[in-house]
Amino acid sequence: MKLYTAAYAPNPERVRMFLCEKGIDDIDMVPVNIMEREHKSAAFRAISPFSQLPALELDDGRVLTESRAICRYLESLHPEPNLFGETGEEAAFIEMWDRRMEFMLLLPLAWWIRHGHPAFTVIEQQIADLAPRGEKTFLRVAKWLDGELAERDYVAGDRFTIADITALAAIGFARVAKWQPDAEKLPLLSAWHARMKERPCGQKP
Ligand SMILES: N[C@@H](CCC(=O)N[C@@H](CS)C(=O)NCC(=O)O)C(=O)O
Repeated sequence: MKLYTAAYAPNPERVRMFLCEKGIDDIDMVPVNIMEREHKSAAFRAISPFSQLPALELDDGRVLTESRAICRYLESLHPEPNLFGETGEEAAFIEMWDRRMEFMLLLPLAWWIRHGHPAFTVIEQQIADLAPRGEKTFLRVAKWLDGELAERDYVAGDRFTIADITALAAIGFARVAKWQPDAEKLPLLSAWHARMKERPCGQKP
């Protein structure tokens, strides 16, 4: 299998962390440079129709895009450690939290960065209003998540799951906006972040 991936981009980063947590090291990694628009080439569009990363090419030539689908497929090949839920009930709660992290934390952050940071004009037709709107939502959800972490040590429950990976990928990307959880204003999120970064897969290589 071949994984088309991109350094520093949050969705490829989700899959990188997932592979690392699973100890999977037999996939060929193919770097694609987003800021040099390599993903916009006709050759890459033939692999990933929306020119997005990551994309996993299976040995039979079929391609999976969508980070969550890629991770779910890899979990079916490598069930341990379980990151998507052992029972139907646990899987449903983990999915709820993972989608919250993707749509309520990572997506607004992406608006903030992609529509506000000058470097992103190479890949985004920027709409100025979206940057402050994304920033406001991201900050509000980060505050809410800080409160949620009073109930448990991990995003979706009492163990590390795909939802922590998605949240960690978002907070890693937030460095581009010069934002990291402040230990005084967001003590629980900041402590969770410090714990995640201590994991072998929590630090970028
Ligand atoms: N829902 C997709 C989103 C993929 C995505 O947005 N990837 C970004 C990198 S984080 C990308 O390829 N962006 C290229 C572009 O927007 O031109 C997934 O989960 O894989």
